[in-house]
Amino acid sequence: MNRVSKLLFLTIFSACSISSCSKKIWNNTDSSKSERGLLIDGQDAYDETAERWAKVKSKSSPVRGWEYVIDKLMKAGVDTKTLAEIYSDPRIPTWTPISFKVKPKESKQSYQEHINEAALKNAIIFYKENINYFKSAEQKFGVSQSIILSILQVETKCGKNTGNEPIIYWLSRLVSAGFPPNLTYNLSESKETPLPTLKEFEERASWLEEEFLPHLISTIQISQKAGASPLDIVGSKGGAIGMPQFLPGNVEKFGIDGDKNGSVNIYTPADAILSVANFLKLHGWKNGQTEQQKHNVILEYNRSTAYAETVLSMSKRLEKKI
Ligand SMILES: [Ca+2]
Repeated sequence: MNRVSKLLFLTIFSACSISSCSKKIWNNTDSSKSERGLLIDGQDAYDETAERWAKVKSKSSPVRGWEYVIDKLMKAGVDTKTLAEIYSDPRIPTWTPISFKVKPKESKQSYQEHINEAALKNAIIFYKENINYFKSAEQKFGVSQSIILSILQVETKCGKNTGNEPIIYWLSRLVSAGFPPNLTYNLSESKETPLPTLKEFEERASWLEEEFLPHLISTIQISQKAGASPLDIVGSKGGAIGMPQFLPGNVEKFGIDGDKNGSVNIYTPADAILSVANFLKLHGWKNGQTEQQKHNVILEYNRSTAYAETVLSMSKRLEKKI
């Protein structure tokens, strides 16, 4: 059996396994059963799956547990040859469960360390090297140069730290949240209180899938346009890439060919600067807005209040220096 036939076979095999596994978990909705009862049955299903993983890890399965994600991508029209190449590549580890929260709290991450003299100095050097692109971005999109510069500095130190993770792996993990064995894993391992129900885990997983599947598809499309392997597209574990740390779908939606060389490459200053300006404009940025309105636009870039405060505060410091 060649690789593609094997993949097709595995996908069919996987669809059957997923459906029988789903039935086992989903049919357990008798309201007289306690949540603990659900957990025990879920664990049984997970144990069965663990056994299956032992098999898929063997040479008989080149895609090592990624059938659920492959199925989603095939339905979205990605060809099997491409999928076989991606998920049989040893740079993508064997699938393992992904923990997720039904009600995630806002990250307590502080961005304060981004505001210091070294950061300001780095940003100013970058600004001077690319002053024409900053001016053109403000002129075209009505977005202040200092806010673009501030975002690029906070995101990646103006391109110095764009990340080395193969984002296709991390996005694939997010898209596998709703894989039934993954739901049972979360039901048995969750530390959330009160313990979410299976339905709540399922709804959150659907949200994650809807949110990240388009970015996974975009990763493949971007790589194909660039004539590269999707595994060569590297960024953060959150799936963000380039100087402005855009999710891949946002590169396609908001990317601008700032240096007019015929393609959008957000690892280059010109394209990154104009793309950030375009993103902010299309999310409602206007230079004359109130601080609160600006804050709300920045939240569209990153849903962290601490992030928005840091970026705006840094922008004010930079404004005086450029
Ligand atoms: Ca370009």
